[in-house]
Amino acid sequence: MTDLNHVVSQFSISGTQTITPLGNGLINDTYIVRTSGDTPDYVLQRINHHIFTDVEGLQNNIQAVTRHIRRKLEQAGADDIDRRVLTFIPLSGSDKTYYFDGENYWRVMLFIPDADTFDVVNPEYSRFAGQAFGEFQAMLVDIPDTLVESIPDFHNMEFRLRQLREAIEADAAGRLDSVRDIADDLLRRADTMCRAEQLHRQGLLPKRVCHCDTKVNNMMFDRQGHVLCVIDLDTVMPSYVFSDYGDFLRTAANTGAEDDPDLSRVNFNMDIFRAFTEGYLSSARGFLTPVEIENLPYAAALFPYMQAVRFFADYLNGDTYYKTAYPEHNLVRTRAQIKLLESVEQNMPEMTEFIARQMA
Ligand code: GN1
Ligand code: MG
Repeated sequence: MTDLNHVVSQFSISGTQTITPLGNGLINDTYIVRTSGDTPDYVLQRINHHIFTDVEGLQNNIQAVTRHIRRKLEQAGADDIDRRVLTFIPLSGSDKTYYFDGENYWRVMLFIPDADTFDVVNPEYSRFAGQAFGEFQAMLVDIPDTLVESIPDFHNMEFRLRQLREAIEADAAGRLDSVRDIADDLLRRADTMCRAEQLHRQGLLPKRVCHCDTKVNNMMFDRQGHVLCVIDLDTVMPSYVFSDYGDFLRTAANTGAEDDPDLSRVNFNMDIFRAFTEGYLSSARGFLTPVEIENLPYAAALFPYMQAVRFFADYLNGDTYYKTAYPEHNLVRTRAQIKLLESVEQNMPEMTEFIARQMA
C-alpha cells in the first residue's frame, strides 16, 4: 500500500487532513485531498503509466494546454479563472508537476469547489457542454506548442481494428468461439468506419488539438448548470474534431448506461443530439471546415463503434486494459455499444438533415 500522505507531502501544498477516493474513471486512480483552514483542497491522481507510457510528454501536453487556455481567459477578462482551467501543483522546490515514487507516477491539482460532474445530462446541459467543448477546441486552434500523442494512435480507427484483428488471431483468453458473431458484425463495418483516416490521407481532414475523452462526466458544471471547465486532460492530443464531438454523444446521448446489460434501455437520444450539436456548432463553426461539419453524423457513429472494438478486443485479450467489475463486463459493454451504434445508424438521415439546417 502506498502512503498517500507521503506522496502528497512531495508537492508544495500544506495542511493535508484526509485523502479519500474520488470519481469513477476507468484508467487512473483519483483522490480528494482535504486540507485544514482556508487552504484550498486538492485532487491527487495516480497516472496509469502502463497506459500512458510517456508521462513526461503527457504532463507537458497538459501544461501547454492549461497555460494557453489560462492566457486566453485572462485576455478575455474572465473571472474565477481557477475554476475555469485546471491548475497543477509543482513539487516542492521544483517546477516539475509529477512525482515518481519509484513505482508510480502522481500529480496534484487544485480541487474545483462548488462544482459537479454528471453521468447523465438533460438537453439544456448538453447545449452548454457542446458550446464548452467547441470553445475548448477553438481556444486551442492557435496553441503554439506541438503536442505529442500521449497514447499513440489513440483514436486511429485503423489501428484499433488492427488490435482487434490481433486479438481475434491470438484468442488469448479462449473466449472467441462463443462470440464470433460479434467479431463478424464489427469487422463488416471496418471500411466505412475508417473514413477519417482515409480523408486525412487525402489531405481533406486536419488534425487539431482535441480533448479525446469527452465523456460527459469529464466536464465540471457550476451549481447553476453552467460549464466551468473540461477535466481529465491526459488524452489531450492532436486528433480529428470527431473525437470530441463523437465521444460526448456516445456517453451523453445514450439513454442507457455504457455497460447496460439491458439493451432495450440503450438508444440514441436525438434531443440530446440536437441540443449538443447546436451548442457545439455555435462555438466551433468559426473554425470547422465543410468536410468536418459534413461528417459529424459519421463521428456520432464512429465512437460507439470504436468503443465496441476496444471493449471487445480487451474482452478477447482477457481484460488487460479496462477495469472490470465482473468477468463478462467487457462483453456486456461491447454489446451495449453495438446497440447504441445501431440506434445512431437509424438516426443518420435525420442527423444529416439537422446539421444542414443549422448551417443554412
Ligand atoms: C477510459 O479514464 P476514463 O474512464 O475517462 C478511456 C476512454 C474510453 C473510456 C470508456 C485513456 O476513459 O478512451 O472511452 O474509458 N481512456 C483511455 O469508458 O483509454
Ligand atoms: Mg474521466
